[in-house]
Amino acid sequence: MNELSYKEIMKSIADSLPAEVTVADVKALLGQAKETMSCYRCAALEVETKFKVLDERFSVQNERNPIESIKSRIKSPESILEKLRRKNLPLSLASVQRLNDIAGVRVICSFVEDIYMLADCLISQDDVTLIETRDYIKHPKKNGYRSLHLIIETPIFLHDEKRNMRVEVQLRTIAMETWANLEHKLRYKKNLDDKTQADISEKLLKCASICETLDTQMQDVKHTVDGLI
Ligand code: 0O2
Repeated sequence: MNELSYKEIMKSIADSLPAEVTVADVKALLGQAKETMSCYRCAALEVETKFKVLDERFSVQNERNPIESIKSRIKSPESILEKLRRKNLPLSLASVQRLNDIAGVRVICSFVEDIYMLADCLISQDDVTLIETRDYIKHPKKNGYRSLHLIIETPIFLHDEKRNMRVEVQLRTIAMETWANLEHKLRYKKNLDDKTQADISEKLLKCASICETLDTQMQDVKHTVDGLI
């Protein structure tokens, strides 16, 4: 059984629970928790800025930018509901705050080695505490998903207090991002028979392998070019 199908099974079990909690309930809860949600947005901004600073300094020293782009997001009510159900948590602000990925920052890097360099720079900052690392580059998911995930805690400074916030950081190359975006779109196609589903999974796995080869070869080219300078 691959990890995606495990997640889907868990989701379908969760979906079969009485649907007393709806997306509208989650939206209502988040509406009442504006202050907390604003703190998550501030935390994502802080982490984004940390990466922008690292990118700027690296570019001065190395004449290239290791970061292609940065995106941040606050987890959607639909995704929060899915995760609360999967984790069998009741709908409450305390449950939402137990999720590590309410604030998420995604950093798209030029080369695989930039991912590890940036991750090391981030977690060595003295206001960053590493809570968890999931290295899906060294250990890809069985469906082919690759990225480096870090759960970190970092403070935000409000007018009257300092608050430690959790943020999920995903670091990936352009190839990893392309694969993940397309896989995400294709995953939700419904009413497929088992054979078609298996065929799609196999093709996606092959595409993931092509992306991995692309990353390795682009890095080899970079090493060759670096050697010429
Ligand atoms: P969204 O829209 O970002 O909220 P956990 O319960 O924390 O143990 P979780 O949250 O599944 O498990 O953690 P994991 O495996 O580290 O993955 C979290 C996020 O990574 C996902 O967020 C996706 O953004 C991305 N991701 C993980 N696996 C896959 C995959 O197989 N394909 C794609 N395209 N993305 C993946 P959410 O919560 O799904 O969504």
